[in-house]
Amino acid sequence: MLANAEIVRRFLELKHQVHPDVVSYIREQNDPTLIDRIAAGVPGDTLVISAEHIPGLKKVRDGTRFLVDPELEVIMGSAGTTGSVSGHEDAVHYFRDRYNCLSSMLRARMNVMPIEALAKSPHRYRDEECSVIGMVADVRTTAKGHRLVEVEDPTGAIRVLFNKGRDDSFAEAERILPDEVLGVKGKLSNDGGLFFAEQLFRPDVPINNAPFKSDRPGKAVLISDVHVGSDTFLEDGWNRFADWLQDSDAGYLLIAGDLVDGIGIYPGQDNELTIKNIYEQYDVFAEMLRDLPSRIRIVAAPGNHDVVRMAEPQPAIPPEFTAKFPSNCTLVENPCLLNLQGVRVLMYHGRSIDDMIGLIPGASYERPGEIMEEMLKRRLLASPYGMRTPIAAMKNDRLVIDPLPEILLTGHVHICGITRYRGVLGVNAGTWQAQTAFQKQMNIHPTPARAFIVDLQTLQPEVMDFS
Ligand code: D5M
Ligand code: FE
Ligand code: ZN
Repeated sequence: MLANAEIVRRFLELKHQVHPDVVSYIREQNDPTLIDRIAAGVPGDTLVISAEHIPGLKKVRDGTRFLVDPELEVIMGSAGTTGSVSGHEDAVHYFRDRYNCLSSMLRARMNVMPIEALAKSPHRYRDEECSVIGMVADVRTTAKGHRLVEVEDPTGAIRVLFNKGRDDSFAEAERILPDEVLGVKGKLSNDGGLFFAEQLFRPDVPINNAPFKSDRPGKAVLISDVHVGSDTFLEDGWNRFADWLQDSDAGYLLIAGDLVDGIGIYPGQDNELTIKNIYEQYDVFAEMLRDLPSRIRIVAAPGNHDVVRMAEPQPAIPPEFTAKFPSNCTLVENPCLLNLQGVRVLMYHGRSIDDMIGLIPGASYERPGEIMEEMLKRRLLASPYGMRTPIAAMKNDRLVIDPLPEILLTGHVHICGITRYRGVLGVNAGTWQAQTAFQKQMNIHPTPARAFIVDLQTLQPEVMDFS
């Protein structure tokens, strides 16, 4: 198998730099002739070889697009579809569904065997390269600094060791999260008790992913975390935004949760509220939406400050709180998948970002775009089960990212971020709340009063600052 450094070196000899996506593709294909075939096809002055230079790799769109009329469809997460939190049996179904979805994405790229087969006849597979796909049941760093991961498939479990000396896979191994689904290629130990990993695979976004672009003009405005009712809600900034919307050509306004500040969300919150009644908070929010042009289709989802249960998927804000909302506002669940003129937007408040920042080396609140990339690589909005992000186990896993959206919209961290990962645009839309006392203590510096405008024909984002 070619090592990363070897692939990079061979391209350098041919006077080309190479994008990491291409390196991982060549490793996955395990075809050394691919380097020469790629180099033969590119103009000599190409500086960086990227995915479009791989011969025979056509751009492919994930899933079929249906154009609906009116031009807004809630594909997943329309109000009333989440169901209730229930017991243990559902957790089993839930994990099986997660495993099935994510392992099928990996299976297309790997030739795997059931873990049971390795465990039953280890002598047969000794010294032979084999691959398995499993969900991470446990992950830790050993005393010697290696990474030890227990993975499970429906037939059994095995301990996988990522050696810290393998610079190809170790950086990724350090980012393994509980409950994500991984593919591993490697060799079994002599006694069959351990699997030595050589290569790690994630479900990921295909490198030839081709996002859909609307064939008609259309713009979507993306915002999050309005926090109405808080004494740090930025009313002036919001009013400037509302004025700007009057004359804009935006057709959609998507709001990714924390519509209001809520009541009793954190100790001492009462002292930081200007509106101390939850119904009133939603009424004021409704009034703000009514002041926006009625031609704009508004879609609003809950976050952890809203009145619904915390466990994800979160239900839509119930009608008793939304009586005064305008009729051009659609209330949805968190997460939800929307179709705007054929462009898919996956909207997720982003509670899991807290967990992921705690677990991923080098991750920071300042760069939420990187976390969105980590979600896309795992094809999961929230990986670890039962940490700070409470998850409602249901028959199917709504936190799996499938199908791929054109746009992933998150919020929660109150810091804007933008990323483009293999054609998917990631936007963290920030907040309309100034720094709170708590955030000051935590040294979190929000970037408030911004709105992102995405042109649905080009998928190009633009950020507007109303602060
Ligand atoms: O979250 C706003 C920001 O504050 C977000 O970056 C998470 C952070 N936050 C919120 N609660 C906590 C706790 N308990 N620990 C650490 N960081 C936290 P929001 O959902 O708007 O309150
Ligand atoms: Fe928030
Ligand atoms: Zn939040």
